[in-house]
Amino acid sequence: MAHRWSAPEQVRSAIVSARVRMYTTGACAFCRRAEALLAARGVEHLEKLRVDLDPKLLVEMRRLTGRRTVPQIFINEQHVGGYNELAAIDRDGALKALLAP
Ligand SMILES: N[C@@H](CCC(=O)N[C@@H](CS)C(=O)NCC(=O)O)C(=O)O
Repeated sequence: MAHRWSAPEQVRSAIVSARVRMYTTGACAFCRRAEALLAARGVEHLEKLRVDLDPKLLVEMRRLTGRRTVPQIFINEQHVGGYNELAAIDRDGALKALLAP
């Protein structure tokens, strides 16, 4: 029989410690989808950088990524791309590896 505390331990092990940050805006459907996918993969602390509120963050996002659309997602300082790219690496298994401690 499983130990009575095994379920909470499994939940804890699914929580991701990778640093995940996302350049985002307040009204962005792709950003919401990205956030939901990251949450579903165990990302509890998503650092959101609101480029619509701070023009310096928009300049920074463009400089770092060469892109102008949001979201732009970084995992442990590695640029993943936007929502479509995040969903693609989720499908092929690479997201799990990136998020692994
Ligand atoms: N293929 C991109 C699409 C992202 C996208 O179109 N984002 C919109 C906001 S939801 C945007 O930044 N629009 C501004 C623009 O196209 O300049 C992705 O998957 O992230």
